Amino acid sequence: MDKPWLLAAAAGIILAGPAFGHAKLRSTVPAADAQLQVAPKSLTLNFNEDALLAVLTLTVDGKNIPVAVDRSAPARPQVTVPLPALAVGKYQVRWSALSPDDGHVSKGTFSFAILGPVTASATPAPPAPPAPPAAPAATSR
Ligand SMILES: [Cu+2]
Repeated sequence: MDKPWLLAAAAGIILAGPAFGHAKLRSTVPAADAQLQVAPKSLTLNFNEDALLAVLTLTVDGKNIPVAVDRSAPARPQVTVPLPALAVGKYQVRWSALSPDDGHVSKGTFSFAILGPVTASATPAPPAPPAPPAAPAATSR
């Protein structure tokens, strides 16, 4: 490359970018693609910096589940939203958050599944009784 300084400058810009504070989602509870036995009572988003949760929608089979987002809450890196009682299903979470530092909005989606509790009927059936001895042939020679 005949202009190595250009490459270095570009790399510097890329590396400097995150320092200006887009709230990046680090992890969630439940985690993305989690398969849960028990419905979660709340949803937590862990950001890399203070964030204000602006939108959080929860859908299952295209149906919207109302979730109360406290938009008056102070900015903080960990945002927890209480959830209503959730049925078994695959849930899609769509969120958007504002970084008070620079006013930038970041957003994303992830999903998790509630498989339901392991019920008694789901436990393995007892082993089948041994097969009865072969019946004598109905006809004799
Ligand atoms: Cu930003």
